[in-house]
Amino acid sequence: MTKIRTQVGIVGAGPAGLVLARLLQLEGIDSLVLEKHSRPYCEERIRAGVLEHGTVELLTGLGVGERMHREGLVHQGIELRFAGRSHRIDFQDLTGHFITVYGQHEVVKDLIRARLATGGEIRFEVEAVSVHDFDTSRPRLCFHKDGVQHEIECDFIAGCDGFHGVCRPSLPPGALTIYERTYPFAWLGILADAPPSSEELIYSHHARGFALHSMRSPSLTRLYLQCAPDEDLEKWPDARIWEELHIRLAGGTNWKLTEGRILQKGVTDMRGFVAEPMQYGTLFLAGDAAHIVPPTGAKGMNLAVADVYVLSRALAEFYRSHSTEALQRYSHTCERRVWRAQRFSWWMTSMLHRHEGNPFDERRQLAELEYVATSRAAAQSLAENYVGFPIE
Ligand code: RFL
Ligand code: PHB
Repeated sequence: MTKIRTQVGIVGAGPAGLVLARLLQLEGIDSLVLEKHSRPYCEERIRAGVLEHGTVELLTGLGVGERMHREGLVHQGIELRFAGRSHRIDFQDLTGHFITVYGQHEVVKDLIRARLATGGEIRFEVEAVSVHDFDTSRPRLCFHKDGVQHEIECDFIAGCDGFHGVCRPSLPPGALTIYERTYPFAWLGILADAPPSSEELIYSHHARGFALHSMRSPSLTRLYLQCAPDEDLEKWPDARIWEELHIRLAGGTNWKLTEGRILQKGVTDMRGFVAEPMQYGTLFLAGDAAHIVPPTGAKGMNLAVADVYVLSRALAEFYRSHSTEALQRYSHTCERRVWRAQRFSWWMTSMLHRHEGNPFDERRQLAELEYVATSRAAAQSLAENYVGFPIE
């Protein structure tokens, strides 16, 4: 067995773990990142695409924004489609801010490259990660790599290992309060080798279900269809997906959906989930390890980044002054933002998806969309939540 010593042991090389490692590095705090998947897997996993302006500023400040500024697509607004019509929500006019469309896997690539180039460590393809003694000031992380057992002794553990990670389930029973809501639908998502059919994202409410037009680059379109949580992809040959997208995204003047070869297909379930508090002793949870939002508000990755920013400030204060005050406030500080995003994501999801059942609710839903499309106050509320609040 080998023994390693670091200040902060980070589990997970997703946006949360990698941004945290970078923030700590710039504070002169030593950390080690453990990741169960390979580097190519982490760099190619297609997930989120929308960066809030605060996330863009943070990544720029971390010195990893160069390619994002070059290749990311700046969007000044989004389109809402319903009842065959299109309405633009103008972020720039309503908030003075904008969003950037740049794939999460590109952010991950930039962060991995920056970390390795500056001598930081990421151990990929580690097995059987386990966390120990986090009720003391000397927590430990254990893992296997190439048949050898390793142990890391640290001051703190950051559980950045996503919703299905090991950190959250390692807490003693009763330590966490779990709040959860599952939604009775999912998203069938595709990545298509086709130029986007619109310059902006289109969120469409349709009697056959919600659809979203997004993108990854000037030549790659990302599209989603509301489907059943147990949807069988076998029943969705490419032609059926395109046919359904044409129907659900119809509307707007002279708008036409451009088709292309489908490069990836997948079903994503939708849930709201919060585990509180996001700390137990010297173990801190961040990002999807602590909370999940339905993707309709495009908040998941942005929340992960905001969490680790707060955590890095608190750890920096600890190493500067030995004060644990900010560390103790960590969970509370993050929870305010998490619940605000949870509310917004729930509201966008409820407003845009098709719900089985009561015709009363269908009419109420249309009235809500009409309100957002015609009232500056309502549109501004959507816009300020979508572009994101400043990171505390
Ligand atoms: P991640 O990205 O899941 O990273 C966790 C990492 O931990 C590793 N891991 C382990 N490593 C070692 N040992 C273990 N036992 C481990 N268990 C897990 C994993 O391999 C992984 O590398 O969590 P993180 O860093 O908290 O980041 C969260 C975001 O990934 C997530 O919130 C977003 O992708 C959500 N999301 C969106 N967020 C946005 O901000 N804007 C969007 O537009 C947006 N769209 C989306 C989304 C998520 C989607 N899916 C697929 C769920 C669209 C979709 C379809
Ligand atoms: C995406 O591009 O993957 C995307 C965009 C907006 C969302 C969710 C996902 O709300």
